[in-house]
Amino acid sequence: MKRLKTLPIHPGDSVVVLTGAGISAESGIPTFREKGGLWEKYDAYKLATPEGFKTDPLRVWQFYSERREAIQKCEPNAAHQALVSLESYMAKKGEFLLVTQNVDALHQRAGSKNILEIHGNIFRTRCSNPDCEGWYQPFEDTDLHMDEVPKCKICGAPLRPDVVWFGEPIDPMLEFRVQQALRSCDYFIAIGTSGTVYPAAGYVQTAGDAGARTVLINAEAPHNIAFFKEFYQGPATKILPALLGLD
Ligand code: BV8
Repeated sequence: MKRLKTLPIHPGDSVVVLTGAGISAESGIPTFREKGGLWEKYDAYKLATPEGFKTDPLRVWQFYSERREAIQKCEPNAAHQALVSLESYMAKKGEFLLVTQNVDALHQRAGSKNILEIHGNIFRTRCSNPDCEGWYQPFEDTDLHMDEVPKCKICGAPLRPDVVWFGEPIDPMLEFRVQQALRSCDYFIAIGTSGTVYPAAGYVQTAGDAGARTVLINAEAPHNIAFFKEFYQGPATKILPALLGLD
């Protein structure tokens, strides 16, 4: 790969990073829409919607439990680590916000701090009954629920993974913080995302309209490529450290 010019990010800059499943691919975690991806093998409607959970909660718990088990055997990779270095480089004077669509918690394990998990976290569980206080009290849960659906201790309703399914809104507080950051950042860097799922796929346009330098690192050209000023095609573990001058 030809030597990449490092991005001229200064400590006083404001940087928003958006990651998708592609940043965890080289840690061994399958992506969703590539060849062999999760939504090629499984029906997203049946496994990642409230309707699918209502119809067959155990099948959904088996899907999320298999992913919990697989993710626990994976480690953060050089791309996750590069974002930790970028965050500490900017900690003194700049602003750094890591927005992730991923639920695998690899950014936390790598050491990133200022993270917004807009699609939730696979290692948290909460009550599925919106009228129960357990709905607002997700708790850490690494257990596998393959044989029976766990039930809420408060109201007896089925418990669910604390992730955002299709047709469910992103937490309004998180979305507000993302939108605020997009409107004032100098850099918007997206890594490993196909630009398919909204509202995340629209973030680049908000940042670009507000004058940010929009950069994409991805293995292939995604749906929303037209909104990026710069596109570096290839594996995040090689390209991101090079762009940040860490290689
Ligand atoms: C919302 C759950 C509104 C967690 C996921 C009808 C009703 C309501 C909404 C809609 C609707 N129709 C459409 C919508 C909007 C919908 C949507 O966008 N649908 C799409 C499919 C068109 N969005 C929603 O429903 C969202 N909510 O809009 O609510 C609302 C408002 C008020 C009231 C009610 C509703 C919720 C979206 C969240 C859905 N949850 N998952 C989980 O199980 O993980 S989606 C799933 O997609 C994951 O979260 C994932 O993170 C996300 C995005 O995918 P990517 O991360 O981009 O992964 P993908 O595989 O696609 O791409 C990976 C890329 O990496 C590839 O391009 C590949 O080339 C690259 N790559 C691979 N290896 C590498 C690499 N790059 C670099 N290096 C490598 N080594």
